Amino acid sequence: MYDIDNNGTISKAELLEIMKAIYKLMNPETTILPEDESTPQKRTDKIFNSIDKNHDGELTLTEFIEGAAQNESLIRMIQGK
Ligand SMILES: [Ca+2]
Ligand SMILES: [Ca+2]
Repeated sequence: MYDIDNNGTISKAELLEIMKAIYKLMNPETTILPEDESTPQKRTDKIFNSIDKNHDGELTLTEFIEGAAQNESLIRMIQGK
């Protein structure tokens, strides 16, 4: 569902688009974000740094699932919370 061009991996650009959409839905009055997640770009970089295990700039489904399993904030993001 996050694979916009349907090539089997999630690129940084694709994740950034998702993140922008999520940030648009957030209410800035009630959502307090840490400094390193204050923009969609920062959060995308942070997620890639933590779950792109082979650092090729693409997330495979395996990397995404394994990363999500270890990353509570990513799980919340996927669940839309
Ligand atoms: Ca893709
Ligand atoms: Ca990768």
